[in-house]
Amino acid sequence: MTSSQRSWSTMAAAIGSAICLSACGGAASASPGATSNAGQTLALTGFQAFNSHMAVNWQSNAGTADSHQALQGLQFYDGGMIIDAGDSVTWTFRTGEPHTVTFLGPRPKPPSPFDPTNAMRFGGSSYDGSVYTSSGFGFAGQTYTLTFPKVGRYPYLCLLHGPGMHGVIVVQPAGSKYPKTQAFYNSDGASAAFADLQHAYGSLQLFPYPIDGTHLAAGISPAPSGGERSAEGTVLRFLDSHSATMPSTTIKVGSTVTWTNLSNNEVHTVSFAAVGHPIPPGPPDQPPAGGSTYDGSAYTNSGVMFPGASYTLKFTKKGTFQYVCLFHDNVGMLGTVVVQ
Ligand SMILES: [Cu+2]
Repeated sequence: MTSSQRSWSTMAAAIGSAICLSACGGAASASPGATSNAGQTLALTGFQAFNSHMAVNWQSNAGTADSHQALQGLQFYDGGMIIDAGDSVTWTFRTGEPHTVTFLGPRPKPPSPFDPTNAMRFGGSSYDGSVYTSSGFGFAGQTYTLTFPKVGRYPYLCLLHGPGMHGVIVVQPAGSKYPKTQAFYNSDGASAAFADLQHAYGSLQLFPYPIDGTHLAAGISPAPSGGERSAEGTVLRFLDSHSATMPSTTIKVGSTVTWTNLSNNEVHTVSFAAVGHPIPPGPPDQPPAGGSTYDGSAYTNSGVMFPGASYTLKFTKKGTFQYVCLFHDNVGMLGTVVVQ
């Protein structure tokens, strides 16, 4: 696998299309074994010796999305787990949008979201706070499991969506009574996932420009783009209205179209291939390409559009031109400009 974000997108498309996703987040994930183990252990409170012999595998979730992948929740959905030393946690990645489960260990801060090493796995199968440990990019249906041998409080984050997307695993001494069951974490996670998808859906109503006009949104989120980065939800679509359907914008030759990133928690691009050619692979930070005009002859890219950023392109030839977000084309973030 190359370091190109584009090849990850392609891989995600292959994985994402094979797997049915749902908005139910946590509830769908628990393996029967984990639930019954946790339940059993709780039922045996007082039999501490027995408990200490039984390592429990707990289930968490990274991200959530609706079945179209348009609405995304950018959190770990488990309600905050308290486990015993020797137990393990398995995260299931739920979305075509990749996430990571990353424990920084001795590192004071995470690498940049565009660091190509973010895609890679680091560390072993257990975490005790001493070594940088990361799942690498996880896509829908993949899982990542870590065992926690040592008592402590272990915060973690997603390298692509942190610091908003973060969680914590609290590890008690082996044999301690569990304060919550897997069923609680499932239910809390599912409620939070549902709420985030509802907030993302609600944010469609915030689309501020004339409907079907030439000023589009490149993504939108419940909180405004000027505010603090939020984890609560986001829409991975180009929008020309209050709907998440793929926009088609019809203009006259010589006119311009403008896109603004109205999310506060995602980066996007507006990227046109040369007609008849694929978009060339590039580094993870997708540098700008082409100029401020497009006639179908050359790859033209906005570069990374951070929250609040705008991009305007003038169209100088007739034609029907498709464009994509290089980070989210695999989840259907596409649009068309028809130049007449
Ligand atoms: Cu995007």
